[in-house]
Amino acid sequence: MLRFLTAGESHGKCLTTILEGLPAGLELTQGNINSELERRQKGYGRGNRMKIESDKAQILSGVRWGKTTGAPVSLQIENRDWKNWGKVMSLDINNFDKELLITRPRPGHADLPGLLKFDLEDVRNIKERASARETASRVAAGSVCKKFLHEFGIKFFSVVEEIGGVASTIKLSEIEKRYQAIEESQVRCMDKNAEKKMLKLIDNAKSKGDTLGGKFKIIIKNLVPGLGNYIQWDKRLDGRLALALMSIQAVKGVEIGAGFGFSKLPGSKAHDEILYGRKSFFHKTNNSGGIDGGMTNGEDIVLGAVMKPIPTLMKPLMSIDVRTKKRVSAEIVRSDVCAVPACAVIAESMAAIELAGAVLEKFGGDSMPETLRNYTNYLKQIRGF
Ligand code: EPS
Repeated sequence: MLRFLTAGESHGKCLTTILEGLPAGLELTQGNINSELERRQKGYGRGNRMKIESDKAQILSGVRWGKTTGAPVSLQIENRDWKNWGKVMSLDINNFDKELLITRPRPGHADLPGLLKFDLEDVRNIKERASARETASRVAAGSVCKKFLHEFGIKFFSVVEEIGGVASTIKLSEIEKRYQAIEESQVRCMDKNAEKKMLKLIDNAKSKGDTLGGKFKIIIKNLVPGLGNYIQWDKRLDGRLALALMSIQAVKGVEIGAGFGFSKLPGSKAHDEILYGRKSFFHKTNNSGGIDGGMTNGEDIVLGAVMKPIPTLMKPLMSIDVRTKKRVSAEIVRSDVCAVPACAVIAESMAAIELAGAVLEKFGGDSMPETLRNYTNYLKQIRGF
């Protein structure tokens, strides 16, 4: 079983990730992880925090002489901003200061339910861990899983389709061809006209103290059929990917393939006809988004998600002070105006973690050669059909 855990606070000393269950013999460098961390930090509309951080992961264990050993891989990302938060984040009770308490929860954030749940009086105790800063840890784990999946030829793409109601008009099928432009776009969008409007919209939201959400897609290519399973609800790959994406901070909707569009289609137009050619099965269309019955069907996996606008507003909504129970405006803290492009990169990572787990369930193996051997045998088996 592949599993991962993250720890660390947004303004604590560092973020920690432990990834357990990878086979031995996977080539891995800190560079493989850092290039993905850099992608996560990008995007027009990020706040000042991204100017302070330059996220770099240190591999603390599980790798020796450039390859995984089969032991848990532990990773650490230093929070450069920590040094500015010494007293606020202190471990020492002697540094307690009532003046530092945050008591005005932000509507839409974890602040209020978190305070009630943990019986705490300082929103900081909630926001430090609920913060999307934690996604740096997820991307660190995801980058290792992407490296693993790369050995099987599996590739990831992501693109932003809409921000604040401005949508790209370019078909998703263009994604691979236009990928360089997407990586270079300030909003991960492949439509230059839409991009211009999105940038303006973000500037406008910023000047009004507001925030913006949006929609993005993830495409995963070169998959074999049969990853995931229909025999038990929690083994279904569609459900697992949906959880992986929905668990990202501020994501409020996830769809697979035609997703919510299926409500408009009759069965005759909804399903993808099966064809056979070049010694393999394939489908005429891909409304299923590469997953039938909770298993990959050999087509590209197509995932879509919606990120709501970030709840920290510079022109805050009204709230209640948890100490006085008086109506007050919510807390203003440093934040992003729009983080949809970063969210798309994080979603790639979350999908990679889930998919790496599904590959290891199907092919097993304690070493890369063993896993790859099992994979190659399976390819022979399905080609024999
Ligand atoms: C983030 C770090 C955070 C925020 C943002 C994402 O840092 P700070 O709170 O110090 O500005 O910039 O997180 C949120 C918007 C949020 O609501 O949690 C990051 O590293 O991506």
